[in-house]
Amino acid sequence: MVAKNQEEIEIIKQELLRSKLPLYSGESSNSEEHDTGVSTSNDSEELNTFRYPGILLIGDAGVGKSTLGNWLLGYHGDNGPFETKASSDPVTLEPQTALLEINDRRFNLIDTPGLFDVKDNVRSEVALTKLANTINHCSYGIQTIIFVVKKTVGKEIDRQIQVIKGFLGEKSLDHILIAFTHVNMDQTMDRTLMKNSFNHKMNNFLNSIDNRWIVSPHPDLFTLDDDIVYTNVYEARDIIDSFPEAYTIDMFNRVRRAREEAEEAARMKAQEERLRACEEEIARLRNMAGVQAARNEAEKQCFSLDTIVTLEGGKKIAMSEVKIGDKVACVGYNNKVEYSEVYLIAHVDKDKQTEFLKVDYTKPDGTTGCLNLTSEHHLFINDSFDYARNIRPEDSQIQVLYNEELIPVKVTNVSKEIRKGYIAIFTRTGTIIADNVLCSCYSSCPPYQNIIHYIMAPIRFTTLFRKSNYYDSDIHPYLKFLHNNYKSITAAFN
Ligand SMILES: Nc1nc2c(ncn2[C@@H]2O[C@H](COP(=O)(O)OP(=O)(O)OP(=O)(O)O)[C@@H](O)[C@H]2O)c(=O)[nH]1
Ligand SMILES: [Mg+2]
Repeated sequence: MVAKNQEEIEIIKQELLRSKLPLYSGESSNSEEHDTGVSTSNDSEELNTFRYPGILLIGDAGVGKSTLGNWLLGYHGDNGPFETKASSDPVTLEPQTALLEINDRRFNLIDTPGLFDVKDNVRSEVALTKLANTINHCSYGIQTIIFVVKKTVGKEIDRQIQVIKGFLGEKSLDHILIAFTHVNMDQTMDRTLMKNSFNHKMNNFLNSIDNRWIVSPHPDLFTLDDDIVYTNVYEARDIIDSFPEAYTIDMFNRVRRAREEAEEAARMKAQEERLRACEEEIARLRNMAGVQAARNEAEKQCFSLDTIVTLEGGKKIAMSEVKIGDKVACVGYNNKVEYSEVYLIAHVDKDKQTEFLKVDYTKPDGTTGCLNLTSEHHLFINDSFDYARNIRPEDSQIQVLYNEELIPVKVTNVSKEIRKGYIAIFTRTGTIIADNVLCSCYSSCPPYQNIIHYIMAPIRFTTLFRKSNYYDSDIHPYLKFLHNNYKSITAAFN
């Protein structure tokens, strides 16, 4: 922009003053508004009456948009058709329009409510929606977007430009004119001085928009008699007139659609992520519940139904066929193989899917064998009774019946296997040879064979006189009682 010489300024001034009314009266699109020259556009029907390309005044609240509008209309900044006020509350609440004529072309100059309220998202959204409505009624397009900023805007301008680009599209920058307000007298009077005050970033940005910027005169420092007011207004008019084509509703709506699609996609993605998180949480809880249920079950279960036991006389039968009173192979108090009476079937279930540990071993003659029992069940490992879960293949030795004698044999493998049903039988010695392996009849609580056996004394005693006919998938009530008490006691010490 080249500074005007005095002669040119005089010409402009005379022209503007002479034509002030027809040019700047803000000939309203609404005939009832002629006295103020401004049409308030809170009614969308009224906005439909835009008959010329629009010139949008946009920017932060209170930045001086209406003041610049008045200057452009040929009035003093603080005394024109657009209301201006020094107020902490927004003054222009609805878009307002007045007519502006430049070089015989008419435009709707549109003053808008403040944008970018960082403290109030809702207000900012409302302002953007109103702006969108206004733009959508500019059927002749938008000749210029005048972006009004305080000279001291600083870094905030980056954010504001991002909002404008996001809302109006990258292309809107080709139609933008920056108007600085709150500029001191010297910098208002001298464009070079003003330019030199810009930092690197601002210079770059202004270069990117072909240096389309003006200074809006401070209404307290300048009057209509000041030449600089006319010079600046002329510059603004010149720039407005120079845009070869208008920013169109179509451009805006393309951006809007793209933005809405992006927002919708982001919403869908967030929704999917929330759903996935919920599903994961449900799966986690289910898994936890499953693990807990399996643990609870494991506490109750013992041997696989088809575990082989040897009856007195040598007959081998599945544990599921054992009856109360049968004598089965076990280890007696003298550590010798003997036959002991089965006095209790602690629990049995023929259907329940149960997880067992399959313990594989190889006998000295090279033949293999295996035992299926639940992980909390006790058996003789190395030199004492221990949980089955503590078996370490190649490391743990179990006691295997071989040629009528128990001999130590290494475990070759331990794996998990799901089988149908389970059974636990108690012998009077508290031990049992199951699948040829020396096991305890007991499980779950710490593997102190003698103590558990001692605790079982009452039920062993009573069944001497009255045979147990207990046969249930739930564990025998006496064992449940012991187990629950054991649990409460250990919980109290944890
Ligand atoms: N210091 C200074 N004050 C200004 C300038 N321009 C406007 N003002 C004052 O700032 C106050 C607000 O100006 P407006 O034009 O009403 O601001 P606005 O952007 O339209 O405000 P809203 O309609 O509330 O968004 C008024 O008192 C103006 O006199 C300027 O360049 N410098
Ligand atoms: Mg205003």
